[in-house]
Amino acid sequence: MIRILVLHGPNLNMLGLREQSVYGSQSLQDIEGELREWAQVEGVELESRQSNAEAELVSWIQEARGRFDALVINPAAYTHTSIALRDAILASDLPAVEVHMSNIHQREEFRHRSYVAGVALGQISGFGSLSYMLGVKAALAHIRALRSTAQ
Ligand code: CA2
Repeated sequence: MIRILVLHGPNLNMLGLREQSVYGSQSLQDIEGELREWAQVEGVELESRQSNAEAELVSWIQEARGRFDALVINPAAYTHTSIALRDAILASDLPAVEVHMSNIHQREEFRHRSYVAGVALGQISGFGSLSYMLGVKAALAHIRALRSTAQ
């Protein structure tokens, strides 16, 4: 079975409560529920976790090595600051999809730089909560393609 780890960075536990004009009205629980339903239909094992702490996210990425087949991550504000997350993703050897709900390239200059982008398979940005669904679908398609060429 294909195993995908979905990680949500700092403040994403506030989704639906504040800043609805930027991030929409769905809560993190709503988004996780949709992802779980999709995973069940696809026969994928999906685990979803949120943390406000950079160190915890780094530890989860380290522990994911060998236990998951792909990582889908919205690093939130750590996108723009964290070399530690970038290094952890690189060391995990996992294909990673970077996800953002807002289009970070249309926002403030400081959001245009991503430390994660250079070690990710690709970046999905600007589709609201749909960004997560596109992210897990991209991860799944990537793993399936890898497995079909490995045979
Ligand atoms: O667009 C995205 O998904 C972001 O990763 C969200 C981050 C932001 O720092 C990135 O530049 C882009 C912020 C997440 C904070 O989410 C909140 C949600 C509701 C209320 C307050 C914050």
